[in-house]
Amino acid sequence: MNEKRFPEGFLWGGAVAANQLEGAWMEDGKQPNVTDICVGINTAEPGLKWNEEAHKWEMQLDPNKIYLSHDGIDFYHRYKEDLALMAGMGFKCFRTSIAWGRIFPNGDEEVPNEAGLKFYDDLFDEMRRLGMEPAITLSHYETPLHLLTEYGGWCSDRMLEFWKRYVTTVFTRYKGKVTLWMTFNEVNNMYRRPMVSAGVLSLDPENKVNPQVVNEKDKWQAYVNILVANAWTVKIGHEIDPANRIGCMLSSSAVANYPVNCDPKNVLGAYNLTRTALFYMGDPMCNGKIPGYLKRMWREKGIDPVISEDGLQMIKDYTVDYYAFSYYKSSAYQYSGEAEFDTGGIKGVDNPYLKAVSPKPWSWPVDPEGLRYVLNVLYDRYNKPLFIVENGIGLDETPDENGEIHDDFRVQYARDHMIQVQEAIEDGVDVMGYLWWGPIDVVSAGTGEMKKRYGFVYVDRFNDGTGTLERSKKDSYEWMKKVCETNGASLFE
Ligand code: BGP
Repeated sequence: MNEKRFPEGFLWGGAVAANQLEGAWMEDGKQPNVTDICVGINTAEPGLKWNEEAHKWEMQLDPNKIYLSHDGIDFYHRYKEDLALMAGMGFKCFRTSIAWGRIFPNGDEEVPNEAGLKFYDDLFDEMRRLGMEPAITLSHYETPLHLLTEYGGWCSDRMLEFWKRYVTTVFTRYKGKVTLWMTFNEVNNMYRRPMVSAGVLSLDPENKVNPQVVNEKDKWQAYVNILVANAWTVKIGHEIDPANRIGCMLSSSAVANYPVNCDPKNVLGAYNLTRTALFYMGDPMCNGKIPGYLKRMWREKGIDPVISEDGLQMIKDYTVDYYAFSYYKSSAYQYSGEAEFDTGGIKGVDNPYLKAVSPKPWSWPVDPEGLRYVLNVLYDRYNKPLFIVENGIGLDETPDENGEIHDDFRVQYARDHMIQVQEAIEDGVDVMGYLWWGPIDVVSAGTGEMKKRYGFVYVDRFNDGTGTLERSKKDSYEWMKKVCETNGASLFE
């Protein structure tokens, strides 16, 4: 009999990020990080759309704007209640990040902030007490702002020293409590959002006006510096605790960037876009060398980032232990026309073969088989264990008259994707686990809003900053509980 199953010890759970839910943005010594100035909505303009247009990055805080991430969902003070809700679903694993700025508020101090260290001590203890393995991202769009304004962030060679001090501090402090680590969340998105994704800022007047525009030279210097830092993280992590497993974390929807037809221009164009959006980062982190297609692009643009022989050797010697990634949707590629992007990945043209699209205004195409495809391609390319650390769907939801939310669309999305994970496991892919993005409603990374909700748990907080912050379970909560408790068997009932 061919019984569908997931491996023993499969890590079911959910993922969040400090900057999107903790709040307490200036508490206990913390100083602003890059996202603290990024999420601004102008209340002075009624009717303003909650979209990328409204989600501006400015170097100064504007008193007329609401920065929802400053209070998040107040996880900093309510984490016990929230972790209990997660454990109530039978989660085996919970992913969050350490806000670098809680540990080194400006990033360049020599001595860490004890209050910040203590917060994560308590948080990780509580996770373990509840039976959830912590999976911890070292940097999830959370570079301390001071490092950008003072040094230009990762285009500066000073960053490696600050980063090494930070990771050495947290690896040492949380030894035995955390063994699953990820380096830089979705850092491959630096090709389109360098300031937030990679913590890099061009220090010239023009870019202070629009800090999202980072010049090409600075961007690629930051890229090589980050690759070296990634390698150092693996080395330091293993030296401090051989039980540590250090993964990269890359936004990987771009693997499923299908050519719209068999015109070779579309086939090669789609592949090249996947390379420049994703593989350019995964290839060196997993295979140990900077790929030739990237060097060609540098040659053609006259860019020559500085990297020492030692740096190249580090990249070669210290590749990651596993590949963690997000997958939200696929895209269809047509070579004519500029590619567009959002947090889910490449936007592309309509794919008539997909059966569903998420409700407006986000309208993300739903492609569960795309996840099986991504898993297979990544495994064939890197031969490393794969960890799905983000998959989910954002919906605009309001409780009904009984205070309930019937999120059937979310359940369908989750079930269909999980079934494809099991297919990939049957294909021979080594999958460590599946973490749902946003098991509790948090502030959106892409648009800075509360309205785009991913949770199994609803949080009463709204775009205008009002709300009681009360938590309640959506229908999907009980459904997910069954999945975790049966190790996925309930998906096939
Ligand atoms: C990923 C990020 C997350 C998360 C998610 C959903 O890119 O790693 O931080 O927010 O996307 O995106 P959004 O919040 O824009 O819908």
